[in-house]
Amino acid sequence: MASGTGLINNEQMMSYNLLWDYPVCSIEIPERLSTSYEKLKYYGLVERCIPLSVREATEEEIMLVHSLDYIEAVKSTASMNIEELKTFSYNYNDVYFHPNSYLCAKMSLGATLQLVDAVMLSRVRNGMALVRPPGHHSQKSEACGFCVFNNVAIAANYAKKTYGTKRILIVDWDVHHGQGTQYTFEEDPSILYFSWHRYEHQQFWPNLKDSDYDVVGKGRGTGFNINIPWNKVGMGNADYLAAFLYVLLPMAYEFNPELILVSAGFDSAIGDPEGEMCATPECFAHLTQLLMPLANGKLCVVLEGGYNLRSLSESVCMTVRALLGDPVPPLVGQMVPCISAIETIQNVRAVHQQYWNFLKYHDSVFSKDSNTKKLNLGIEEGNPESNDASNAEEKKLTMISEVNQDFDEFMDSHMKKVLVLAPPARTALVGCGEKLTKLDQCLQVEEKKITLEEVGILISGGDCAHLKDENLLLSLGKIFPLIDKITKREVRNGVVVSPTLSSGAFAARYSTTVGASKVLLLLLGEADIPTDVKDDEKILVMQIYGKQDVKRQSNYYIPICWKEHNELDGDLLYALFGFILPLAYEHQPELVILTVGSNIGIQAVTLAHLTHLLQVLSEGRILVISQASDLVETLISSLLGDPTSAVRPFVLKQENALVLVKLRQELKQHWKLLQNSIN
Ligand code: X5A
Ligand code: ZN
Repeated sequence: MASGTGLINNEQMMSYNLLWDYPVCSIEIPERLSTSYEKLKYYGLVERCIPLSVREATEEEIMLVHSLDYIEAVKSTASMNIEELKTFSYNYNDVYFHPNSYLCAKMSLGATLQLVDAVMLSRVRNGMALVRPPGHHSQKSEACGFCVFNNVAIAANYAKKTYGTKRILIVDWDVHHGQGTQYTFEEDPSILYFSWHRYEHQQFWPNLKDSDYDVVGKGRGTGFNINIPWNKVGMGNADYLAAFLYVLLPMAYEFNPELILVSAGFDSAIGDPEGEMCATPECFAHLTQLLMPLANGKLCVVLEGGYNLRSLSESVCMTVRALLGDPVPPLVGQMVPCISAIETIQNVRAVHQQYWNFLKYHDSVFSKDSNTKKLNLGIEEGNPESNDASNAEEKKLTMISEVNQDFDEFMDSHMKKVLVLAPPARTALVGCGEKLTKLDQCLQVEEKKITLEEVGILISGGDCAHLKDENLLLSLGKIFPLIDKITKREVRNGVVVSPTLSSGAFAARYSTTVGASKVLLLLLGEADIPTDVKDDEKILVMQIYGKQDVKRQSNYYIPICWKEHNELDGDLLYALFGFILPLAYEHQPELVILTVGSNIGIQAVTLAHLTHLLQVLSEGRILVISQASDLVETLISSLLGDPTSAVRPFVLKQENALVLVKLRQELKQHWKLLQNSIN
């Protein structure tokens, strides 16, 4: 099993810079690399990574995307004087050349290919390449937008050719549209290309119709190009998260990539002069961690843009932390996507629903133009209070101007707030069998004896009838000490075997009494839940398999009563992205409790994905209570952060999907992150 995170950094790629006055290119400076690397050192992240070496790419490799004529032209810049370089540069759109550009472009690509090799040959599990020049704007015979050779696009063709990789996902979270990458693969169904970008109805560079949401690929590649055009600036954590949960992740799971390449531009982060967006650095840790269960963990992150050095370097560090498996800081603040983002997401889903099963069940029609959106929403001009999403828009704009006043001050205090220390131990076990293969990697916690009186006090006025059950008391004797350890941050997560699932509700109640301000309780299977847990707004309960047609009485106890109960793997992941995670992100739990019944029609591998993905919440603090002891091996492996294999076959049952569509309708007034359409 591959482990470790590769890191590529090389000073040679700092050896070119802008030689004349050319304002549109003045932000692409060598310090982008050194500042990022210094910050990685500062946080002690460099020494935790595996250094990978750089090489120059070969002409043959460059030709996997570019024409020979173009390569020759770029090569000729190495001996040009400033005047010639200027003239040459002005043949293209927003790009500059330097005598070292050709060399650096070959190194930038070579570094990317070295990372792909290391990941594909399992020398590392994942990694990041700090490179320049960036790549995603460059095309077959064209330099563009600071880019010379298209590193990521070439890397994709290289993986196909060298390793026979059949499906590659490219995630382009740079704030600009990687049109070069889109053009390279528009007819290629083996590459799923996802890009979000500042668009503003084509007013933003590179001002292409091709960047709009209705450009979905051509010929056999139809449906494999996903554009998320942001029509407003100020998009933030909730908007990015919504794009991942409602568009990218369901499609990516259905696509089932063997390798993921990230065109990682951090000009989509807060404070960037190009993007003018609001996402904070820890958002990139979330995006990274959400991708890590796919493709067996094979994730290559390659730098593209990012021009606010502070924001860039903090975001790079957050990304590397996630790659290393560190707990990701919670996304704080109001998790409400803005109307403009919801509208874009709705439109993307609408054009793609004919190609992807996981986008099919949706209450959406097109939202045609945002000039008419106020009418669609029935919102009166000048009355933003009437809608939280439009409030969110206003708030962001204020945030941008406040933040720009003293960016470093803002960033200092922000990072102080979000940076979290990982507990000394990762995964704990209480009273599990000695035969487990990963036993030595886990912390052993002592069980203790719990009395009926002690539990009775917890559940004030609740009915304690089932406490007569000896099994329950025994289980709680394991669960409570574990919760103590997690709450005291001595261990990040843990697993317990409990013959009765009722222990989940008691675990949740106990955690709030020992200090957790909010808890998520996700129940897979039948279990009794005392009324005082159901009624407690601190504890968000979601129960899959709730007894047929349990009535939902509150916004905090949500039974998901599915109609079909076999092979629920696809259904569960569909529910996770489209429903469970949005609610959970908005609830912002400090602890997640997952209880898993036996014989619930869900494969162990799917549960591994579930436990991996739930770790994006609550700094990875999760307690898993399993009814079946044969699941423990898989659960531990996932809690320890091991890579997960694919969930196959991946199907979704219409009956079950419709249950969620209905729940969404009922609950989206209360849980704003559930909104993915504006009607
Ligand atoms: C890689 C990248 C941006 C080019 C902007 C030109 N390029 N106006 O972020
Ligand atoms: Zn960019």
